[in-house]
Amino acid sequence: MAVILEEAKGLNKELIKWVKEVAEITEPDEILICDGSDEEFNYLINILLKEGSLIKLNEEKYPGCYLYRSAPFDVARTEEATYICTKKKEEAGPNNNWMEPNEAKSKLFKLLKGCMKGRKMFVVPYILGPVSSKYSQIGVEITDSPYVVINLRFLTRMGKIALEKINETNNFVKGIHSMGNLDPKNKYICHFPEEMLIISINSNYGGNSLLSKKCHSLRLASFQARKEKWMAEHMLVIGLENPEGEIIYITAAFPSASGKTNLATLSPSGKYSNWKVWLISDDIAWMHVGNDGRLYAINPEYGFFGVVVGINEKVTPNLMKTISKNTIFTNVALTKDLTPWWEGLGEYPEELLDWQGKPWKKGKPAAHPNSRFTTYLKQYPYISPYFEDPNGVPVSVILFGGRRSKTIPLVFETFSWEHGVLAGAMIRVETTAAAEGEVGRLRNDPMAMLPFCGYNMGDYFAHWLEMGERIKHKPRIFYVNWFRKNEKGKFIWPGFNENIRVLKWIWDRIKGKVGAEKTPIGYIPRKEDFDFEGLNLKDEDINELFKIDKNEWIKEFMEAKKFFEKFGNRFPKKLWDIFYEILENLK
Ligand code: GTP
Ligand code: SPV
Ligand code: MN
Repeated sequence: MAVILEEAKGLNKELIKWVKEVAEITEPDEILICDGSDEEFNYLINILLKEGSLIKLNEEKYPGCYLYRSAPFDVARTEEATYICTKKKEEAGPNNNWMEPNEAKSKLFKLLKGCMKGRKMFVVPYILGPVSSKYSQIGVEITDSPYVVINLRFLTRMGKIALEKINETNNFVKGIHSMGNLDPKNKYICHFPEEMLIISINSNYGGNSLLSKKCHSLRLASFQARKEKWMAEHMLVIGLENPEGEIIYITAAFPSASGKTNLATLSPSGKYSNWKVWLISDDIAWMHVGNDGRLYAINPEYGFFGVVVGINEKVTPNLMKTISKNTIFTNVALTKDLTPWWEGLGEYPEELLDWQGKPWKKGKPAAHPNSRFTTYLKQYPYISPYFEDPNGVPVSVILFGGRRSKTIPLVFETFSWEHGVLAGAMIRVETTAAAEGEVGRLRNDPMAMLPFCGYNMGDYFAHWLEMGERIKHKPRIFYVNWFRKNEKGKFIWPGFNENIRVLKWIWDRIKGKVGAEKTPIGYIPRKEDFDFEGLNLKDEDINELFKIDKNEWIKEFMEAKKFFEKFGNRFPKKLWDIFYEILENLK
């Protein structure tokens, strides 16, 4: 059970000093050091149940599950309120909001002054990555939100185990979070990568408040990774096993709410039921070059914080099983049976409370489009036996992708690592409900990292090229798009479990079993090599899926050019060379 600071024994001195400093500013009633025990979890759950923001779900149908309802305006990441506070503005780059560190701190400390009065302060130590891995990192999040603490318990290795580690290293990332008064006008998520510090105030939403996740694992880690020559990426990691028991490891960078969790939990069925997809990560990968010259990936996280909408028994049976116990649902709808409900689960039940707890009205979403589930990765039936391997898994394939209703074919293979880097840098996608703002607007989102790269993206592209020089056995880079639509506005590709067919073609390419058709933008499958059997796709659908319209692509290049030019001299010349070479070929 969490103990008050005064009674905590054997705590790291640096940690105590920092906690006291933060407490002096924020003035909590009590300071609790979290140990991650079941008793502590129940204590936190009870606080939220009493407060009325949490509801216990039907214990028979959803054992150990809860529904949390957030403030109605605090439901997604807030990119406008997210800042990188480096000493020099150029370090943050045109891809980030920037504030001078001292200016940011004076603004933030004013907002933090007395913000925990009448509340408890929780000190949450956590480990990112397998406990025994030399690539793992330690962080401590100070928060006044019991919701944050219970989420961190699923998402990280938290509590006692992390406190022990801190004493070994004396080195940890510091995170300060307060719900404050949830004032949207004074919401800030500020990163100080030069000090390994994060301060977040006035939001309780996942990506804004669970500081281990996007703030530490991606923004601070990417900044550090560039200096130390490794990679922190917004990528899933899976093992793909063929019927003969051979496995290759694949990572995929798709933007928020664009299919990472779903691909990471693909359940091969029908004629592919003798293939397996092993889950290592559904959101974030940390990758290092191994002694053998291959690129190795670990998952810094311990749990899912996944999109709920679309999950069901039929298409995503294993994911459905995973979230049927020990899960916190945020902003889903509620049936009169006290079971959670969301769009995609099936028919609307007769009586339903929407995500805000009001009677659901026909024509309105019942669950929030960015409603989320939190649970342990280990609860997934096909969690990889290498999930906790301290060295990680060797990556053979990197996929880029995102939501594009036009232009981008179902799959293409890039010509080289450098061309792959250009293709990743050129990603433009439709925005989703994972971040505040308009949904469905096309924007540049290189490597699915636009909201998460903790430094100037010009340098980030150069870092990718440099990593390519360091990796002797480079992963092959492919681009996929499950979201192309026909003229009626319907998805052409069935997606989900059928995506295994694209993975199978990629497998065959890696193993040298199939050729491909060379186009100006990359290699696409020859129809005879790609398995369409049983999908009932018309020839015109298949043609549309693989169509490369030169004019559309030239436009794509022009849009990329505008974006790349923002980075001035920091944009690598080598990428411009490939860019113009391909553009010439398109013309
Ligand atoms: P973050 O957690 O925000 O980083 O998102 P993610 O990339 O993990 O996205 P996720 O897998 O949760 O998918 C988001 C939405 O896309 C869900 O509503 C899915 O149902 C839908 N989706 C996923 N895969 C496919 C697919 O192959 N085809 C179609 N049409 N939709 C998909
Ligand atoms: C994303 O938005 O990419 C997420 C959810 O994975 S959040 O943790 O809110 O960032
Ligand atoms: Mn994500």
